[in-house]
Amino acid sequence: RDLVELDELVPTCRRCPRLVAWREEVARVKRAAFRDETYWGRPVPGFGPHDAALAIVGLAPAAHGANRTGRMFTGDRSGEVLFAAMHAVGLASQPHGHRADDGLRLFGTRITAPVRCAPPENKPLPSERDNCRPWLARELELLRPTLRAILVLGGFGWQALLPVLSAAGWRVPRPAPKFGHGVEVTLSAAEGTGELHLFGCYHVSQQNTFTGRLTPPMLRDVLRRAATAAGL
Ligand code: DU
Ligand code: SF4
Repeated sequence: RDLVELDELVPTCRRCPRLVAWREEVARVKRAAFRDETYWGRPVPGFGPHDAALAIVGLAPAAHGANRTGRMFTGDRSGEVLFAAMHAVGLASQPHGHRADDGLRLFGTRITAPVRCAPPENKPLPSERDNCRPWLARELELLRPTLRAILVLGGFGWQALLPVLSAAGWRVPRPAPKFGHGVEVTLSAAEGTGELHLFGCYHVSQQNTFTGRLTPPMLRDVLRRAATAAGL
């Protein structure tokens, strides 16, 4: 199986009854501003090239963002902040991504998430995080030949990712490294492939960006460090 196939399989998943019901309900009711659009309403696959050196791991699709457009971080405020910063540091072809067909290309970077379906209040249950883990594990395994760094947006993604990394063949230090903004951890590979540089960054949610907890310069700084570590 390759990433092309994985990207086709992810949207067919119906493993979490609560999230299946929610993603489809949101897609049916819609937000007034988008009432003429057809919502995606399914699990969202990773976005970006299949030979990425850097992965960005978020939380889960937003109800009216990726759950509407079908592309990670596309169509919501979090994505506006992220794509602007990615463009500023040379990882994206344009500073915004509003629709899946807007021509945005990512350079050497793949954006993905530990939970693929939009959860109520952006809060997946631990059981849903566990259900979804094999999708991220498979994706990272397929990226492994080229993957050199991961930028994790927020503590949820960090907690969800560490078990995946150890299952995928990287040595995660014990005690497990703690999430923090700007934290950098270098993992060695169990065999074969080289080391992996892990970076923590506050999530690009409005809760953080509107309050100034995460500013655009802070985001660009960590993105640049992660891109450099990835050789981009
Ligand atoms: O053939 P390639 O340049 O290695 O890219 C693989 C695959 O990823 C191709 O369909 C283009 C696509 N891609 C990308 O390169 N950048 C993006 O942001 C999204 C998709
Ligand atoms: Fe499947 Fe993940 Fe969606 Fe659950 S959250 S239904 S495991 S894609």
